[in-house]
Amino acid sequence: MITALGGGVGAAKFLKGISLVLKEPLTVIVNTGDDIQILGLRISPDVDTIVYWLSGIVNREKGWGVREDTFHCLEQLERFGVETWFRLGDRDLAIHFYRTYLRDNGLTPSEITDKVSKAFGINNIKILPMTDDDVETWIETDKGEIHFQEYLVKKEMTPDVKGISVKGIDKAKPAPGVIQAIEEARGIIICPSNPIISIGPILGVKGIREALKRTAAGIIAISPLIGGAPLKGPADRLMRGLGLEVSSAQIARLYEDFLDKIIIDEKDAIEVDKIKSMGIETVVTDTVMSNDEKAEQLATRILRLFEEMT
Ligand code: FO1
Repeated sequence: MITALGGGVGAAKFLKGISLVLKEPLTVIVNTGDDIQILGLRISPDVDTIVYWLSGIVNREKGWGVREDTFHCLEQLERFGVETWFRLGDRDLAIHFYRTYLRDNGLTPSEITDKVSKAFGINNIKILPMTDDDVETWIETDKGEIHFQEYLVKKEMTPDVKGISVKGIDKAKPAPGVIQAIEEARGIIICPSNPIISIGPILGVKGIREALKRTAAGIIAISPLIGGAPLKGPADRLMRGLGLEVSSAQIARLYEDFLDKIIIDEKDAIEVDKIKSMGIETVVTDTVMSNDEKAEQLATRILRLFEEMT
């Protein structure tokens, strides 16, 4: 079994690629720190983005949401003067209604994710939220503390980042199957996701980091940086805001206590020696997943590395 940790568009693209080549079970442990309550609905963007990519209905241009979706419901809501900066499409709304309805009936996020995955025909990949407890990532900015989605979408990443807090993480327990997926995997992949707000919250859930340190599985991360910057999203702003260098070497350092290898892009080849000095092997390749074929190639490369490690 292969296990992957991730969240966001980079992870979802990679998982689409690996789903096309993998011949064994795959479990994905997904960040839920991006979750938010909007108009009474519970939104779990990282879970939904992976579901949409794997089922093939994603809006590939945006990287999230449903292809050819419309926004009639939001347009109607604008009449009432409610905030509609978080663009929930008409088709996308169905998943949020369903999740909220099931939560109100006592189902856990992992039970809901299982039902959603099956409804979208995702049977070969087990999607596990990192925890069944509610957590939310908030960003401390020069203009006060705001939810991560407000920072990313409403404020378009403009406020200066002073710090990050993942509310509820101290009490969050791993969802059923998470620790087992780490312990029993033959290979673990840290997806090309934001190390601070996508992978960081997963590592913050009690017992996950320790499980990664003790597992016999080889662990390979894919750096989300290309030429020292993310293709999309706030990884550089958040790293800088926390006083961290924006580099793949810094990402390797964040995972140093459990990581065996890191894949970095050709544009960052200069970082190889720095990473080597941490005892982490570096593989340099083209990591830009501009289409499914390129995501497949990256996945195939990683699966071969696991073969070499056993
Ligand atoms: N991202 C945006 O940039 N703008 C949006 O209005 C937006 C809406 C949205 C709705 C549902 C959903 O599942 C994701 C959505 N995203 C939107 C993406 C989301 O903010 C980010 O991709 C992730 O949270 C980052 O990991």
